[in-house]
Amino acid sequence: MCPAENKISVFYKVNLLYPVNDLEDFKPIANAYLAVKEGKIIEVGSGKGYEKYPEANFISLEGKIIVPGFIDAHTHLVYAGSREKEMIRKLAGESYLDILKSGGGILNTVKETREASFGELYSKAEATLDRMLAFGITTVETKSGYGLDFETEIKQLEVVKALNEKHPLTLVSTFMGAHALPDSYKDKREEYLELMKEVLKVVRTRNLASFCDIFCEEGVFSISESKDFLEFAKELGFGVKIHADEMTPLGGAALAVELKATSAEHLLASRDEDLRKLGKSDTIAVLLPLTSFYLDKPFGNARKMIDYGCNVAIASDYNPGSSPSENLQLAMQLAVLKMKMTPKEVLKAVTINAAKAIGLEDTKGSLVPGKDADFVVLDCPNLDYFFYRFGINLVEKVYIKGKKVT
Ligand code: IZC
Ligand code: ZN
Repeated sequence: MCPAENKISVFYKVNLLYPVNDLEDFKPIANAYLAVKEGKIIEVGSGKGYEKYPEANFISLEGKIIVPGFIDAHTHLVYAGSREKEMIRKLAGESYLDILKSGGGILNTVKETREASFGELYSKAEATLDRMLAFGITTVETKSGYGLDFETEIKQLEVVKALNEKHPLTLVSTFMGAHALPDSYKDKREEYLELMKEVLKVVRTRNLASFCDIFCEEGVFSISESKDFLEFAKELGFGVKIHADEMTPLGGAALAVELKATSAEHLLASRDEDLRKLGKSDTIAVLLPLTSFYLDKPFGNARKMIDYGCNVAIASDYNPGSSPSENLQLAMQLAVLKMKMTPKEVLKAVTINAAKAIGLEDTKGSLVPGKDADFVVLDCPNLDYFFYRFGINLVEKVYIKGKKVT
C-alpha cells in the first residue's frame, strides 16, 4: 500500500481545486486532478488528463474541494502556562497594556517560560501543532519573546528547531527578544536592546531564525528603538517584521515600508497615510482578526488596505494573552463576516500572501507545478460554504508534501 517515494500519486475526481495561483481572480478547476512526485506537484489538470500516468497510485477525492495548505504567518507558539486570570481582569475593565504595565501579561508568560524545561515547552508546543494541523495549517511562523534573556530566548528557538525536524508541519522561526522590557532592565532600555543584539548574533551564527520582529507600541518599544534594532537585524541578514500600530498609531506601518520589511502585523490603529504607503510597497499586511475578537477591539480595515493596494495576509496570532486559539479557520471566517473580505481574498490571505509574509512563496502557498504538495481537503460543497459554516472544523484531510498527515 505504501507507494515508493518516487512513484507518482494522482489525486483525482476532485470537485473543485483552488490553485490560488497568485492571479487577482484565480479560478477554481472543476473535475480536477493533482499529480505529485517526490512531494512536489508535477501537474494540475482537469478531466481525464491523469490517464497519462497509468502506473500512478490513484487516490479518489470525489466530490471534495482542495485548497492549498493553510499558512499561519503570525504565532507565538512556544511558551509555558496560560493567562485566563487576565481575561477576568480584562472583563473588569483593565486593558491589555494596563496588565502589561503592572508586571502581568507577557511578563507573566516570561516567568513561566523561564522556569519550564526544554521538554515541557516542546510537549506543549507539539500538542498545539497537532491541533493546528487538524485545522488544516501546514506551515507556521513562530516568534520567540517569552525569554527576554539569552538562555530562554535560545531555548525557545531550539524547541522550534527540534519540532521542525520532527513534526510534519513546516516551521519558520522569528526572533522576538524585543517583545517587552523585562523587570530587571526597567531603567536600562538601551542596555536591554544591546543585550538582544548580542543574542541576535548568536541566533544568526546558529541559524535559529530567519526573521526578526519587535513589539513597536506605546509603553513597549518606540519607533526609533524599533528602527535601530531592525536595521541591525537586517545587517546581519535577517528578514524583518514589525508588530505595528496594534493599539496606538505610532507609525509602525510607515517604518515597515521604510525598512522594506517583509511584513507589518496588526495595523489596527495605523494612520491613513501610512496605510497608503504600505499599499505601494511589497510589505505584506498581516491582519489578526482573532485578536480583535478576543480583546474586543475593532477589526483591521482590510477593505481599505486592499483598495490602497496592500497584499493582505490573515493569521491567528496564537498566543496566551491576546489570542489563545489555534483556530485559523475562525480567523478566516471573521475576515469575511466582520472585515468584509471576499472568500477568495481570504483564501489568498492564508495561502500565497501568507507564504510571501514568511518568505516561502517559491515553495508554498499555491497548487502549481514545482511547489510542495501541501493541500487540504475540505468537507464543503463550495468555497462560500466554508465561510458560512463558521466555528467548526471543516477540514477532512491534510496532505503535506503529498503524504496524508491527518
Ligand atoms: O503574550 O501577549 N501582542 N504580543 C504582542 C502579544 C500580544 C503576545 C502576548
Ligand atoms: Zn503577535
